[in-house]
Amino acid sequence: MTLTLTTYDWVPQMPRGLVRDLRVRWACEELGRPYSVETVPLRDRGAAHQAAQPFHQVPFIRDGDRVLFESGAILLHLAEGTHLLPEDRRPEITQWLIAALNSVETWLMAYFLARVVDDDDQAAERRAPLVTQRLAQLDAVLAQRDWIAGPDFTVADLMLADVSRQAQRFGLLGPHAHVADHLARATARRAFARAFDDHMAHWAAADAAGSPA
Ligand SMILES: N[C@@H](CCC(=O)N[C@@H](CS)C(=O)NCC(=O)O)C(=O)O
Repeated sequence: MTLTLTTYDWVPQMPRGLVRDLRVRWACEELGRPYSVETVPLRDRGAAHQAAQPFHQVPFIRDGDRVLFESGAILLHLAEGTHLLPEDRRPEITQWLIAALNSVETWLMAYFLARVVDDDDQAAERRAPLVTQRLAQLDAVLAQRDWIAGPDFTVADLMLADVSRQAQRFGLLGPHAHVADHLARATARRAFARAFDDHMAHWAAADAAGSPA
């Protein structure tokens, strides 16, 4: 079935490598699932964009007749019936995927909003201990096992690693050796390298075509 991934036409340097289309690309690469990329304008977000993604965000996908937004829902949908979501561990894998988004990424977003959007370093410093606490709690779990939801890599590890990348980008991963090790092992996978290269090439092509900045 034809799969289309939609991301922005262009973004500034800072979020490159972190835009959430990357996690969808990564899942597709893990699954050997071909996809094509479409874009919506970053600057002028129109009605067609909102019809597919009610919050005017990316990513969203079209898989056959189905249009889906929310990266967590997209990853679970793509992983359905594959080795990334083994049936016997589905509840635990879903639990950890949601934990990555809801219990870890939420705090990273608070830090990101203070530091990058508000450009308020003091506010960011006040948020940092909340992030650190969550990473320390995660570190204690990952001290006990290689992968977050069982003996092998699943879609929950993919999501968790992509969230950990944000902490790494902001220099918050330092003391959390087990989280850092999990991230290193997850991103050493060939599927991640392919996804990352394609993600970065997308922005380079946008620059070459003339950035809308
Ligand atoms: N919960 C959403 C978050 C999507 C999101 O934050 N997308 C960012 C790009 S990575 C975006 O479109 N930001 C622009 C905005 O929120 O206006 C998901 O996981 O898909």
